[in-house]
Amino acid sequence: MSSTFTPATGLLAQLSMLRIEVAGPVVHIRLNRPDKRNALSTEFVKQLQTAFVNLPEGARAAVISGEGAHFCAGLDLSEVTEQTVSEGVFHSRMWHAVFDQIQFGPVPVVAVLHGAVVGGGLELAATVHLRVAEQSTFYGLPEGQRGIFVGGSGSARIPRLMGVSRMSDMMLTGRVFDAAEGQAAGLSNYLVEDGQGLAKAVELATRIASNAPLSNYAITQALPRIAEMAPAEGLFVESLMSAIAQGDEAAKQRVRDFLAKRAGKVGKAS
Ligand code: 1HE
Repeated sequence: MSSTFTPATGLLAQLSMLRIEVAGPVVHIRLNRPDKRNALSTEFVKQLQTAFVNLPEGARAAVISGEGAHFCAGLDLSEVTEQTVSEGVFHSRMWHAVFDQIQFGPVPVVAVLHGAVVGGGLELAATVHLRVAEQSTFYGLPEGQRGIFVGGSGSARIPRLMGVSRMSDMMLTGRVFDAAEGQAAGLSNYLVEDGQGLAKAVELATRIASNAPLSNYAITQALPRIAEMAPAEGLFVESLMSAIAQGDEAAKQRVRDFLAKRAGKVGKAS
């Protein structure tokens, strides 16, 4: 992949726990707390929010990855012990707001997974739109063993990828899924060799960024909502979304291009 990434400027350059780089329409947000295995402290989660609220102008897709040997070790456990019950509720709600910002933000997000994708790290991975896992990836939900519960939207998002039964197994027994098991269970979309995840994610993000922006918006905003609706309501919303996307000049041009044989055909390798 020949994309040349350069460091983001302004506010995004000031986020000490993230390293953010930009290559044309693709922004790469790297979790950058490797000494703590990218454990998500409150400050860390807030920096993620700041990043996703302030994506560079012109960003059309994002990649998120983890510095060091692991994607993310989940919640920073050193912050849990002193929390009161009400602080715990507000803390969880803060994660929900930030992760909603990521899922329902302006651009599709692709995660590169490697090493530990654990607890809140798996919740973060489940929030984005596509996951590329390297062979070193392992998935765990040690909340049961730690005496806590998921609080970063995992109970809503992870079962939608792998089902309640598999998630219950991981939480009740501490079962860890390796990369191949995670791929088979639906936790990743792509499984690649170690060291290949970022290139694959950038390739996907670049392809995504070349879609009509309104199509991408419909896919990230309308599709998950329609999937939660009763079919009659969902189909009504689908008809509106489809007409809106189709009515956009970008769509009309793409269809004209296909009919004039200027656009690619559908094929396995494309
Ligand atoms: C941490 C954390 C953390 C590492 N919070 N500090 N998550 C967990 O239960 C996962 C706990 N972590 C681990 O099982 C392991 O650290 C790993 C498998 C991820 C990595 O192992 P390893 O051998 O590479 O690293 P390490 O030696 O265990 O950790 C290096 C340092 O990171 C060490 O600190 P140090 O000061 O002694 O160097 C660890 O204490 C620190 N560290 N993980 C705090 N999670 C919104 S609700 C979500 C609920 C959850 O996420 S529960 C799951 C929490």
